[in-house]
Amino acid sequence: MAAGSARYVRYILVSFFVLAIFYFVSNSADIATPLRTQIPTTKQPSDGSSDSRPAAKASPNDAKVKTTYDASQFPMAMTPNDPGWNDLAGIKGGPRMNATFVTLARNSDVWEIAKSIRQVEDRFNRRYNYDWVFLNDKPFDDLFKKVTTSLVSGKTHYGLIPQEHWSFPEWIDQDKAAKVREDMKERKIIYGDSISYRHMCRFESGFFFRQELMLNYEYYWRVEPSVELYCDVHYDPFRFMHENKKKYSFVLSLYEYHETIPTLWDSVKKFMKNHPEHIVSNNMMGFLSDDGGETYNKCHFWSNFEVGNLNWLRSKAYTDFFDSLDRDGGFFYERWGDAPVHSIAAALMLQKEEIHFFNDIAYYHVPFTHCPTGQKVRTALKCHCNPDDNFDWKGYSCTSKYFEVNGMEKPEGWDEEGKD
Ligand SMILES: Nc1nc2c(ncn2[C@@H]2O[C@H](COP(=O)(O)OP(=O)(O)O)[C@@H](O)[C@H]2O)c(=O)[nH]1
Ligand SMILES: [Mg+2]
Repeated sequence: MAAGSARYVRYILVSFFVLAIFYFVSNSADIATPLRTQIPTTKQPSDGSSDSRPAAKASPNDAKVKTTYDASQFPMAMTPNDPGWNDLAGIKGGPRMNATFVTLARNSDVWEIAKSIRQVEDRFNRRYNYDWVFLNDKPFDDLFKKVTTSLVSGKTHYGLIPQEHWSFPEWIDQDKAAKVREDMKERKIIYGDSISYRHMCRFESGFFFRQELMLNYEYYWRVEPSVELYCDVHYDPFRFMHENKKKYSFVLSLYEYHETIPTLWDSVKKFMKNHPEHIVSNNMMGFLSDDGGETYNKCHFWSNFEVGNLNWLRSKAYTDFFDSLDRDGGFFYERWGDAPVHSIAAALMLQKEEIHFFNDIAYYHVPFTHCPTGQKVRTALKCHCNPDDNFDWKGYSCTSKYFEVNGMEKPEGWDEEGKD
């Protein structure tokens, strides 16, 4: 009888102990993830042309945008040796820039942009919660808004592009433009017969940065459908741009297809003659021309990836440049792309030092890859790109030229990796 009740007491004690452990473990799991609760669980997409940031629902970003701060109070870990390098969990403390991701897309791009967003969030934005602006020439549908809002950790905004930013200007001769498209189709020039592609290139050249939703921001990071980010981004590239006075940045550069821009350089030369006040003396003409500006060597930064300063694009210098090119009609009489337009503007109207190459942001847009040079860098950033795919030092890339004209040393390992 005594032995039986002792066993009974032991059972009760063991059960109590097991329950206590269970209670402790489930409770401490809650304590271990307090930051999750700071992410708003019900995010509403904000809509359309009338939307504005001050009226928008508060996002984690809003409270933190703070462009006057003591940078030494919030050191950024730029290399693996810097304190805080491995601090990749939870929401990052410290200042946020007045910045947003921006994507131009069609409703049919939803699943391809979903992939891009997932990568940007996983590699960077989940810790920073920057906003994301989506722009479209047609209203975004509910599926697009629902999927993208669920994936973006910051606040999402959806803008409808005004018709005058996505149509033929009145000075364009429609018959001439139609003949060009017909001719380019016969010559099998990529997107040569497309009207919408031309509207897209003109919009990205001259209008995305002055959409109502974009007026609320100072910096942007452009993201296209189906792109990949192959490495962790340990620091805030927007903050890097701000603190280092950078206005434009790139990861891939290459030569433009001549057939799409036969008279672009003539237009640029005309602009330089008419507006010498906009051309800075410390420019990067050497990146664009191998004969002191006589001819264009077709080098450009690939603009499907850009982190840049919107105030620069909204400046008189840039808008005069765009207006001058737009008047010449090459967006429709040829097929000028926004990449050479942005690049030429940056190289002529920014100080050399204001243009930055992000070796540590690994990127893919069909068919080119930027995989960071340097095995140590790739390991530290947990990259999953194949260094053999890196385009930077191959013959058709202009990145070597960028380093040479700036007298910069190429990243360690450049001569051993990713050559043809
Ligand atoms: N809303 C809208 N977006 C477009 C249109 N055409 C292209 N885009 C977007 O513009 C960007 C560039 O287009 P894309 O087809 O990727 O051109 P590529 O990268 O030069 O081959 C992408 O973000 C597309 O989603 C269009 O007709 N309407
Ligand atoms: Mg694309």
